Amino acid sequence: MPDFSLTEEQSSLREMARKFARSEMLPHAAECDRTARFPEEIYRKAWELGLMNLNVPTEFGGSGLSALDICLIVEELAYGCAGMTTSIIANCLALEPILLGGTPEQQHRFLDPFCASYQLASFCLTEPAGGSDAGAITTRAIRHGSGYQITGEKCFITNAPHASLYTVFATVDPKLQHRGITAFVVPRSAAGVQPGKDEEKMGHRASSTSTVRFEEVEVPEADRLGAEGEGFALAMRTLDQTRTPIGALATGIAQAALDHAGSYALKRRTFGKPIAEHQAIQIKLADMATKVHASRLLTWAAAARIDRGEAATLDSSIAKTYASEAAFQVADDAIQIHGGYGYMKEYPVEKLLRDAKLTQIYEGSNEIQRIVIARELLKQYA
Ligand code: COS
Repeated sequence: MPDFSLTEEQSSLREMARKFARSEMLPHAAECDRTARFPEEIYRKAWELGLMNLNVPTEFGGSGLSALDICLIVEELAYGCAGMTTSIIANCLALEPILLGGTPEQQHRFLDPFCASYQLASFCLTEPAGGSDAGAITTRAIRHGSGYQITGEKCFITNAPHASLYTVFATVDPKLQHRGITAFVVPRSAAGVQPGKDEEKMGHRASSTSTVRFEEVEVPEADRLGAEGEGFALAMRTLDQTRTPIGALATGIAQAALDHAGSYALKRRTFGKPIAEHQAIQIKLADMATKVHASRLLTWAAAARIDRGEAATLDSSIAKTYASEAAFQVADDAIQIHGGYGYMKEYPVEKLLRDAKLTQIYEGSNEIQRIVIARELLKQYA
């Protein structure tokens, strides 16, 4: 078991994120949720504090944080608002393929501007028909002149209407299946790039999600990441890194739900005493706290594995799956403890349930995570 005593630096990072979440995000969370407002002023402040390009090394001007540092920050941000957190950390996902697959020249060319000024990037993998089957994407990259022409449509793309750059996965030959998938960096300014309109979502309403259409978009060979056919593995390696922070994001939602439920249970009285004195409520609170604790530990264990440079496919998927399901259950119990009030929008817990739901779906649905977990597990018995 890794040693999880936090260094002084980690404790102050966590404190800084906590302060930002509670003073800048939380006060606007209900309003942004109600109106589906994309609070760009908050995202700009997050960028100014170094809370946006967390995984980008300092040599490019990023925060250069470890996976554990990132999880500490993401949990705190999600306590403030999960939707805002999704938009804040979307750059980590979108820029990770450049970190993993870009040449030093590409890394400087694409990453430096993100650290010099506030900008958003989007990770464009999912397609309307393919969904979870990432190997079946149909967006085409056809050789054209000295580069490629990209045509196709992506969906459920976080921050797409606001992004200045997209990492795009397209196939150079659909017959090759996943072995034809190739990664490219495409600027928003390229002719033929058309982000769609914001989707109306159940939760994470402070973040923005849309389709992106690529219509014969010219991309120079210099903007291809890695070789042709290396895109699928690059996408998978990216998700190995970014699923762990989703575990942290879910833990932040669960901790918020537990805190609301605990303090409500002490204040609310029925049958002549605070409901916290009824065993039925105590049992719920105990189970909720256990799930929050386990989520945090699983997430930190996966992060520690990444930080040791070890393969983290199994641990990331376990952490993401467990923590996202725990967050949903804990938010559900928090509503139950609030009774009828919990079902009302006036109280904050129903938002937490809606926000928790997405963590079971995005960055690979939990059904996909179970495929990954089972495959990794069975390798150990082969
Ligand atoms: N790291 C590196 N390489 C990996 C990998 C990983 N984590 N996972 C798979 N690969 C490689 C495999 O080794 C295999 O390589 P070869 O070409 O040498 O055989 C190749 O990728 C294909 O792998 P696999 O056979 O496992 O592919 P499948 O089509 O069966 O699909 C899943 C794999 C289901 C895991 C994949 O499609 C997936 O993750 N889907 C979900 C996508 C997702 O998360 N979407 C959300 C988008 S971001 S919001």
